[in-house]
Amino acid sequence: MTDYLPNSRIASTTCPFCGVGCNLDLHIQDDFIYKVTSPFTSIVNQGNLCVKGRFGTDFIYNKKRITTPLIRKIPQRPGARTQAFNLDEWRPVSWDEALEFAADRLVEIYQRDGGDAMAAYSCAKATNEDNYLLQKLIRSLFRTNNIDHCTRLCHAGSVVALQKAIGSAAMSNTASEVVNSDVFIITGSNTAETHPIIAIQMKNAVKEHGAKIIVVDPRRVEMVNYATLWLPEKPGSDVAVFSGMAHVIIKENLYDKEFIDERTEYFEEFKQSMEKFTPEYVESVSGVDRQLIIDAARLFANAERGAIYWALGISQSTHGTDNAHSLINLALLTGNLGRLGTGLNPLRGQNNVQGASDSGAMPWQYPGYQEVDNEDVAIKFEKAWNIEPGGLNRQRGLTTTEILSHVHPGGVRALYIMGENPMMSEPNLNLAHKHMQQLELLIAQDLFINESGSYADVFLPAVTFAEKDGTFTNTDRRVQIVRQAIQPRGNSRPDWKIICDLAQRIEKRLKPKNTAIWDYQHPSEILAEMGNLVPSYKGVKYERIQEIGLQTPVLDDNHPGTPFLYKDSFPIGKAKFFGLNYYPIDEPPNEEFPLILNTGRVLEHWHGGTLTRHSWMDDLYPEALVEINPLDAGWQEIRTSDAIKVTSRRGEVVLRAIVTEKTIPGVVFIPFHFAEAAANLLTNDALDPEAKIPEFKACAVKIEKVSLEDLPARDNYQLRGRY
Ligand SMILES: Nc1nc2c(c(=O)[nH]1)N[C@H]1C(S)=C(S)[C@@H](COP(=O)(O)OP(=O)(O)OC[C@H]3O[C@@H](n4cnc5c(=O)[nH]c(N)nc54)[C@H](O)[C@@H]3O)O[C@H]1N2
Ligand SMILES: Nc1nc2c(c(=O)[nH]1)N[C@H]1C(S)=C(S)[C@@H](COP(=O)(O)OP(=O)(O)OC[C@H]3O[C@@H](n4cnc5c(=O)[nH]c(N)nc54)[C@H](O)[C@@H]3O)O[C@H]1N2
Ligand code: SF4
Ligand SMILES: [Mo]
Repeated sequence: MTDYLPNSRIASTTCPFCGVGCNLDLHIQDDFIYKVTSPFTSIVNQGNLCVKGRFGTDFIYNKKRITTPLIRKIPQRPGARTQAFNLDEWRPVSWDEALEFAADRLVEIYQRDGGDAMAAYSCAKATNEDNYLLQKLIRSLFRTNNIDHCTRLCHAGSVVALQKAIGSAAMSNTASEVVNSDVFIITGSNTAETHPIIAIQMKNAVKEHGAKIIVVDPRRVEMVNYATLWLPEKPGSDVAVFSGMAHVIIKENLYDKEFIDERTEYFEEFKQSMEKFTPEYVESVSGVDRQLIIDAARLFANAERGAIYWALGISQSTHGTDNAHSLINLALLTGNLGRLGTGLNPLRGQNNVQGASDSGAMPWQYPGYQEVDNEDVAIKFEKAWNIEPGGLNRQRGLTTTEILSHVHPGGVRALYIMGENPMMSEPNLNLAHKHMQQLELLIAQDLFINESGSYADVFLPAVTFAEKDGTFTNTDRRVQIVRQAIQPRGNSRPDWKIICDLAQRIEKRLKPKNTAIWDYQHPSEILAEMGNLVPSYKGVKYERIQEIGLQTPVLDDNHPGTPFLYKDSFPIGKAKFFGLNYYPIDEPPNEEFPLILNTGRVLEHWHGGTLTRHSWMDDLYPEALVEINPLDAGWQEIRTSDAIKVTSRRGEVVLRAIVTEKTIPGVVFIPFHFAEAAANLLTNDALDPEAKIPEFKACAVKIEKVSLEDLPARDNYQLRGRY
């Protein structure tokens, strides 16, 4: 295609930011992307883009991007490992030298300490093919399942509950089906800022189709403006609120008896466990008016097509699995599954977090959620990867959160980070820093030296989404094409190529009897290999997704894909109700720390800020702000723009206040994008016992007004020296 500028062209690809997966047209002249648009025909986003997709991809050309392999000048020792952000602390090297160095050190540690000493963080921003290959490398060469990715910090609670109750963790329906819903619940999701294009569809559902929304969230998020009911609960009280709704539905006989009889089990046990959740009790623990619970229950139960959309307010909790069960129970109780405009819809966050999970960047599962401790599965992968019988490890690996806490002599010694930033995204960063320092080897493969890569021994420069081919799988399971639009900057290389090259060098040193395939010419070959091992990807072929993506499961080459799941059955046969109890948050407020800290996102920024703070987005939203309710601000005469010190039991940050009713009294909110005021210095690393997800959304803090001079310098946003 051509554009109106001379010598310009357009490359169609998929947005690298969020799980909506909008289609992008990159307008290019002389290898420079000067404009981003989207075709009106795009099936996911109908030509709409949010500010990040339209204006935020200029990080590609940022001067701070690393495009040459680097090795640290001063060798790092465990315990004394330091951060290096300045290029003069690194030595530019050839790819050959960087990869030989990485292979030598990895093999040395593996041969001395075995597979348990090795671990990798995979990347939900990279393609399916990149993720498939990294897990293949870790499993087949180092014989360990210690590989995970940011899903653990994200929807782990939802995934565990959905797997147990239904047998599959993906969104059951397509987001754009929301216009077919009569009533839908949005809970723990700031949809308008985090999945903006789905939010547009939700707004349309209200404005043009008369749908009604129930928002359950401690923050007055934008979608409250479109809602019929808003239940402003205390953080961490979801089990109570949603079980309270279930209680009312059962008491008033509003449940779907036929659906329950035919398609579910354990209803009686569940019914009994809901007895205690009277509206009075729920009001006392959640702070939500009892009448609102009753109204919400009636509204949802009476819907012909009711859907539930949720995100991190549900899963990032020490009882995230229970929270998700409370939503699943509600959908089963009202028979809202298996039909258009209904469903259980966990909105997935990263552009390719669904795909990274599907591709097996998971410590308990091979690609396609096939369990590592299942003998038949292990045999299948041994055959496919040409590994001797019994060669693959049958033990579950460590999760993202466990990998860092296992860094010590006798534990994890070598960590390979492909495109993650634990030193911004893990809870309790002071503790994470101590673990990180203990590593014997750290390999970073990224676009920039971020707060984590700064600890590395060797840095492998990857290309961006615009410089490589591959596929991303979006939140509604749609596998879409990623097209190389421009030449790689400098010497940077696609992740899949770096992994193949490294794997071959490791294999040469380990000299296994059988060798796996590592000489792929194009990502389409990797996708085909994955399709042979993962039934739901069998029919996803590169040729088929050139124009429009396919929604998994795609069972064969003629299968049209699956817009909504569970029409006739669930993967585990009958869906299961789970009885529940309400437990409060791990760290409730007290006299010394009287407020609860809620953390999350703003529209313009992305996680640790590595991409958006190296883009124009940083000019749109240049500094961290803490949201404080006027009632809490009043006590200390805090006004918008004052400098505030926020302190928890684990750390402190200084940032400006914004006094607003967007947050409810007793709760302050800080976005976690800003290294100079990193919210995760404060957060609690207590985990959900099943899903191992941290309680990012609630810890006890105090606030105090300080001098404006205490504010961190605007451009000094790297964490240097802040521990
Ligand atoms: N602009 C932008 N968009 C993004 C991202 C980004 O970094 N920036 N990241 C992407 C990723 S990876 C993800 S996972 C998604 C996350 O998407 P969201 O989950 O929508 O993002 P958060 O800002 O974390 O918002 C969580 C919501 O949960 C609410 N909450 C807090 N505590 C509770 C509670 O106890 N119960 C309930 N019910 N709600 C609670 C918060 O008030 C907030 O409104 O966003 C994706 N989209
Ligand atoms: N307090 C608090 N903490 C949180 C959360 C919260 O709500 N509150 N949310 C959690 C959630 S949901 C998530 S998903 C995590 C996110 O945590 P992370 O995944 O650690 O965060 P990102 O900043 O997205 O890191 C992505 C990195 O990948 C790099 N990158 C981008 N594209 C590519 C590529 O193609 N190849 C390679 N090799 N690198 C690439 C980027 O430069 C960046 O450094 O944070 C979690 N942490
Ligand atoms: S909504 Fe998500 S996928 Fe769409 S343009 Fe924005 S960040 Fe990209
Ligand atoms: Mo996420």
